[in-house]
Amino acid sequence: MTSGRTTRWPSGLIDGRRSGDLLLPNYVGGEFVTGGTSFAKVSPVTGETLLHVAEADQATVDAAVTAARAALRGPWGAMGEGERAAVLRRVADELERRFDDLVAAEVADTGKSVAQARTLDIPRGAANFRTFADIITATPTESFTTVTASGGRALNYAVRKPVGVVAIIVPWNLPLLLLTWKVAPALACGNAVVVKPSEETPSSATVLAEVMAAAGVPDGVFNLVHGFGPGSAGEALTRHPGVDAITFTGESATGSAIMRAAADGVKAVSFELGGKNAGLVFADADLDAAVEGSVRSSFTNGGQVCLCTERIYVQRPVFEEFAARLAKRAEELAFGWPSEPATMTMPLISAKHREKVLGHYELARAEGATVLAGGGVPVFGDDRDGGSYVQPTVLTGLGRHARTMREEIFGPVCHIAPFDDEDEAFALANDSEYGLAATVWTRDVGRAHRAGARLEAGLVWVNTWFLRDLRTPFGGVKASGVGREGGTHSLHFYSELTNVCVDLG
Ligand code: NAD
Ligand code: 6OD
Repeated sequence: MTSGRTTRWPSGLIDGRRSGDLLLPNYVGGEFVTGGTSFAKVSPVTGETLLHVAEADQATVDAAVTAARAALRGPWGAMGEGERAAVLRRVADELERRFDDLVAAEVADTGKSVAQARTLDIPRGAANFRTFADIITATPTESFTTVTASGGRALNYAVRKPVGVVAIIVPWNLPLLLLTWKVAPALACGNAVVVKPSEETPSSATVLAEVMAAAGVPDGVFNLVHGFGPGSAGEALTRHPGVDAITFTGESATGSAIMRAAADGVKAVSFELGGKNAGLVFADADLDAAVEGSVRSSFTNGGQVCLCTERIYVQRPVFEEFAARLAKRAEELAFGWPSEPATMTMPLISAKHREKVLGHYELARAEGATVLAGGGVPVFGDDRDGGSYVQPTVLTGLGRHARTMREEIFGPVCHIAPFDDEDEAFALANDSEYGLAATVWTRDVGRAHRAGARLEAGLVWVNTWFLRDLRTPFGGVKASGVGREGGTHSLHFYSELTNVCVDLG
């Protein structure tokens, strides 16, 4: 086992300045491996190449899957739930020990603020491991006593077993949070994993491999392959006959491609996909809370959270006031360097994604939208002009058929429109191909519960947004996903149950 690797993260990387030469390796069977081709990781803050990443070829993916299979036959496969939970807790401890490196890695890759990484992304990594260590040791399996035809008794009980080798493919927006959200329950259930982070965010996943080694996770239990999707490590993994199940977070179109690849091997899939989430602001709401909540729900992480509200519907009596206040707050969001404590927004992940988002800003104008705030790019007069920043943007004036109202943009942008009554509000919110999350601002308790029952979304937040209890079900309906993870729902995906029936006579 290679346990001594600790990548040093030059502090300049945080603000998008290259210092030194880093080549991030793959992690296969307990070894950090480079060789073959590599690709550049570009800073979203400055556009400068920060480091290079070893791209896993087919042979590396094969080796990772083989190592994972071998690990299932080794000491890992023989461990009980309590022993695995102890390993998960050591991983959480080690994540906390490497906290500053993880912050540096995450901020370098994404350009998010140090403050956000310190309070949201990195703590959630450790919380995921501790939560699933608790859940795996506290969750019983079923048992039924059956009366047999002869009047005797039979005892049925279910035995929980790992699925086997699980492929984990994740996006770039909340890299460590989304990766550990899947790795922790997969390991809690006794699987071995091969993970592929986004090509845009290779760094915190590489630190996670170092954490696994240092925490004594047996070789082959956690494998990391870097690369792209089609024609690269992502596709190689989803088509691999040695992979038993695939869990994926990303775009709905990518989910379709992965589902086709998984069909040949009849592999189990869990998909957390895109969203076009609605926010509903009723006239009885605490308007201060609704405005501040909508600032968070539309602009957090540069709007690059699958749960962000891109469509906000506001009851007519408060529409004008809400619109003016939200637009003002959008224009006040401070652009700063990631390291500056006052920084409130961040760049988009890449120049390519910025082109997509700016294309949507143009499309909205062409479709007849009125721009209440933003709509362009900020000018800094320094190296950040080479980065991928756009202005937080508030739009209004579009009808339900506009593409801006139907397609996920995944940037700091929302459209606001008025409604008259509750039925209309729920109908507007449900008028989408997607169904991930909805946020409702109201003081009416009955309405809050009706929203939970009537909104076509996997998650409904009332008077809050992105408040997460890791024991709760998480996932989307319609084009927003397949299945649920979270709490015991994760155990359902990451384990197989064998029912044992014993005739007791
Ligand atoms: P993406 O689908 O482009 O990529 C996600 C991952 O899949 C990356 O690692 C990528 O390399 C890989 N990939 C791409 N094509 C592949 C293929 N054919 N086979 C195998 N792997 C492939 O998504 P993105 O642009 O990285 O992330 C943004 C999207 O993710 C948005 O749509 C957002 O809504 C969604 N998302 C959803 C959730 C959720 O919980 N529902 C959470 C975060 C992000
Ligand atoms: O909080 C989580 O567990 C989770 N999966 C969040 C997803 C955010 C999407 O961008």
